[in-house]
Amino acid sequence: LKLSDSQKKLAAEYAVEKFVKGGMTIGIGTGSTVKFAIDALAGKNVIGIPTSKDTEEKCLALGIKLTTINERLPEIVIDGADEIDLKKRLIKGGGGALTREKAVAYRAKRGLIVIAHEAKLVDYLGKRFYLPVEVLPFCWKAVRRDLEERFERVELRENFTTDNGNFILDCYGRVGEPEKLEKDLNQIPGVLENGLFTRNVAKVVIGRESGEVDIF
Ligand code: A5P
Repeated sequence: LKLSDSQKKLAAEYAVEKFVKGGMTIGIGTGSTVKFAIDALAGKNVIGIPTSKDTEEKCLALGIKLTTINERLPEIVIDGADEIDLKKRLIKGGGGALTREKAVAYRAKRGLIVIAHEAKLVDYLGKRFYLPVEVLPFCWKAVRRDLEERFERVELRENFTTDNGNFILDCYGRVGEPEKLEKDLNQIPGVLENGLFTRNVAKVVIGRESGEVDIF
């Protein structure tokens, strides 16, 4: 394993051990860190709510029972993030699954458990990563013009369609007020959702290079 992978695995396995009990309904996020959590969940008697087709396939391959957010609410959600600030606010959507991820995470009864390696921690959002925004293909160029008023640069994610059949615009620049921006962006007609997660984050579990785990 690469060093970053062993940190991801450490955080994922720690979170599953600490927060998951048999019989629970768990929202399951998307991405390379969550992959390690799915492996760890396979042995537990849980019911999963997958947040992407990719996660659904991985769960089915390991025999994890599944349901949907329409049938029941998860106790907790386990998911990765692209950036995490010290107030537990996140940028997500590097894998393009942000809309389904937020639809599940914000409904978790006891909140979202974020798993990540140390490099994801930042002192402000937008420092290293761009902010993904899911948009209707019908009006994507019009939405891009609206977003260009707020960001330094906005790029269409090339050759990419979300599980919902939409496009992603990646927005570069510092995020000043995450709570406000999260709401404001969703007021732009044609925006489905944005990758800012400012609510319902219960815990952040960080795998450190030293081999230790930090929780805050
Ligand atoms: C998926 O759309 C994202 O929100 C992921 O949770 C995020 O990109 C983290 O992915 P990695 O665990 O692969 O870094």
